[in-house]
Amino acid sequence: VVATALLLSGCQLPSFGAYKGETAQGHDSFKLYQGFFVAGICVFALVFCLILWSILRYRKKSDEIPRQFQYHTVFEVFYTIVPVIIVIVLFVFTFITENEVTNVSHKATIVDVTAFQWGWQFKYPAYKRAGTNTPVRVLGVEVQDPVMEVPAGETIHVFLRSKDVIHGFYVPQFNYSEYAQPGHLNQFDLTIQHTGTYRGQCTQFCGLYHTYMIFRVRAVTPAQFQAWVTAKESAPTTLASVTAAKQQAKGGLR
Ligand SMILES: [Cu+2]
Repeated sequence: VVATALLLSGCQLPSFGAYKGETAQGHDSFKLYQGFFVAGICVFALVFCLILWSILRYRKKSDEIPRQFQYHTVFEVFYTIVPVIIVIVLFVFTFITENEVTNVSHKATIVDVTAFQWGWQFKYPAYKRAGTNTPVRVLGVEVQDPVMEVPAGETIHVFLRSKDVIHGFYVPQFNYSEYAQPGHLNQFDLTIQHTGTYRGQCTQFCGLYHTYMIFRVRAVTPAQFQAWVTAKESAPTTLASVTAAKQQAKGGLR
């Protein structure tokens, strides 16, 4: 009852140490977390008060043996039904939130993300490089920290793959983590609410340079994204520069 009252009154609940979620999906998870936390506080407060009350009210006053009985029907019904109701409510909210978080839209901007030992590739299949059939892409190995450029306020659909071993795509501020698995395609949506740069990292220990599998997600305005994509489409081939940067990165790690 207290939890519902707090939520309905629209009062600003504290974050209880969690990220608020910079994506619409991440924010849904955050709200669920707040709900669970408030439910936990209520249960704790009730149990704590009952313990305190029984300690004070029924502490030893004399050597007389108190009234003995085996059960109390009202209480037993109460402490069976109430937890069941709590679990059902938490389950329903979890179910709703999970559906919102895992719901995918195929009309979104698509980014093909490939994790590999040790770096990331972000490909934009809808945008081809001038005069070719090759999609615009960003490739970064080890200390290069590649940037996934995306429009803010729009839904982005991510297809996540791995080239070799299991990696993890994780942006802490999005409250979301997903495996990149070899031979298996994972997909999810991100709707980043504000422009900004968000740090991401690989969350599966995937080998020697696992620690260097850092990337960034830069959310810009749709107009800025268009400008970025247009510049990328007409940019000259950078394979040589990528190879050079790779060698340089490896040299720097030694
Ligand atoms: Cu990895």
